[in-house]
Amino acid sequence: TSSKINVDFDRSTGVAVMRMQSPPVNSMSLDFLTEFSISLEKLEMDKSCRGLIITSSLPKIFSAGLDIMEMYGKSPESCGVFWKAVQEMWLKLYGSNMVTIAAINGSSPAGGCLMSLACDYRIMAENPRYSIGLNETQLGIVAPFWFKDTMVSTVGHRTTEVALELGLLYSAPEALRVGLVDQLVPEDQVLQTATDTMAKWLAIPDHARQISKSMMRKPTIDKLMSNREADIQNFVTFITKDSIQKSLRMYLEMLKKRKS
Ligand code: CO8
Repeated sequence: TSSKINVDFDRSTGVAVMRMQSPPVNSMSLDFLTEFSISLEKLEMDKSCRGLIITSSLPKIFSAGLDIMEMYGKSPESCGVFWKAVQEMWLKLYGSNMVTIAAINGSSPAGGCLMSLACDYRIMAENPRYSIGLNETQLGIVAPFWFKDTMVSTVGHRTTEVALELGLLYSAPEALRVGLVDQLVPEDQVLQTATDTMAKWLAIPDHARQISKSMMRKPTIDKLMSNREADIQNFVTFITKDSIQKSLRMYLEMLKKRKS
């Protein structure tokens, strides 16, 4: 199987660039998530790696989020394995000791938004056609508490409440306005801006920054860590319901129709 994640680590700067390269839309399948977590773990263990920039090698799309086909027509066992891999991705990224910057060079719905929110800083291409948000309810599914907590930590309670209920996808300018992303730049400057921003973050002594990050994020991480199995059970019970499978089928059909 070809690699879905390309990692480019520059030892002279201590910064790695991770490019998602899983056409057509960087959807997060079990294979994708497994490779992502292994790549992240490797960088995390390498003491010379202090910063990570995550971006997409595909035009127009950062990531379409979780691979819907991993949740549609699958056995409870497969769904459970898949969900554990989703948890793992978030736990590793949200809890990373590295400085993590999302260079969002395209649309980033649902799981793509979660991945971005798990980083320390978000830079998005200013193209108003690109959107980002937790749109789960539009698929008839529900973002779990740790997606919600990550969003609340970023944009606050009220904005999250409206966004989650309506499954809002924000255009890049709207995303900046509500604080879902930190900065908009022209498309061809996203990676350079991420690199410049990284240098500023890396000027802070690692230990002080890491302890501060952990102080902010540990309660949210602990909440999932102590409820991991129940969260998997919750997901499996929910996603395998006939009514939910029907919603997913309708959403997939809508995606196809929209295309033609
Ligand atoms: N999973 C699987 N396949 C996908 C996904 C996806 N998330 N997104 C797109 N595809 C497929 C399309 O169906 C299409 O397939 P095909 O070529 O066979 O027809 C192909 O990828 C290309 O897609 P498009 O033609 O739509 O490409 P565009 O460039 O026009 O648009 C978009 C790209 C904007 C990314 C668009 O595809 C889109 O909006 N996709 C759906 C995104 C989405 O809603 N994702 C939500 C996934 S759910 C999630 O991440 C969190 C779930 C939390 C679980 C809650 C617990 C209950």
